[in-house]
Amino acid sequence: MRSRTLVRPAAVAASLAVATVLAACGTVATVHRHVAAHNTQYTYYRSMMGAYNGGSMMDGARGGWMIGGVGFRWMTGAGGIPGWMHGGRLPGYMMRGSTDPGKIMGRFWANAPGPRVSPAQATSLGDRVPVGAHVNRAADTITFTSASVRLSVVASPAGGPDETFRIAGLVNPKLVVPAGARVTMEVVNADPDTAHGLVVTGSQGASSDLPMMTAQPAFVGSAVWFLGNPTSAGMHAGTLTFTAITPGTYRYLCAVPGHARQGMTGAFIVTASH
Ligand SMILES: [Cu+2]
Repeated sequence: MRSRTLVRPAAVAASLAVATVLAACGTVATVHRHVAAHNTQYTYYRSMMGAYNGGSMMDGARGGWMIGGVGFRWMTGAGGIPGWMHGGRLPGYMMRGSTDPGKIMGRFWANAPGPRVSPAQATSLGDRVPVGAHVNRAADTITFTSASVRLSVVASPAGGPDETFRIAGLVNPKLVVPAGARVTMEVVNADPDTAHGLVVTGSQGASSDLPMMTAQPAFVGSAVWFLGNPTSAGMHAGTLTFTAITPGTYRYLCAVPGHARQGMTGAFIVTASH
């Protein structure tokens, strides 16, 4: 079960405004197909959304699309990009006085199903040197030369720095992989009160407060949008898997609004094969 992702986009869609999501998911068959692949997450989502306003969605509107498959995709990014990230806004009834989407999503997904690790395991994973990797600590760079790349990433690790990624004990290291490599990244959210995720993107606009305005997953499957807060069951661990098919300069970042700008980002380089 360790390989199951919290949110595994089935396909990389182009820019998805809410209206586009609604249009793209207009058929019942499409919605059901996407939802079936995320069944336990969807069941959890429905139970949580149903708790808002006694099940009355969208600030009083009866029923509403947010509790259905379309809303599930809009919220989680299942099959695409989370629609709310385009505006950095969650519905008012979810905000409840807060202005921090990361904190709201952290609470919302705290009890979500999916793999967990203990705090001790998270510490170990954050320091683990990936098999076959060359770690250059002075250059803050981790280089892979094999076709299979596996690494663990801890978001906001215990002991800080806050709002960073720790990989092999380094802070936001540059990752270098050969073209065509199959990349598996296990992402752990170690932050006690904020959601985090990881997206590998081609965008270079690191300073954007809303990375999803400019950033999309660079490869099919190169996103875990967000993991909720830890509970007594442990810290959430999501796995993203993709093939780094095209050489180039990419970045990994946390797509939660504001986080990449606060430092949750690093370089991801795909080198041409020889
Ligand atoms: Cu984050």
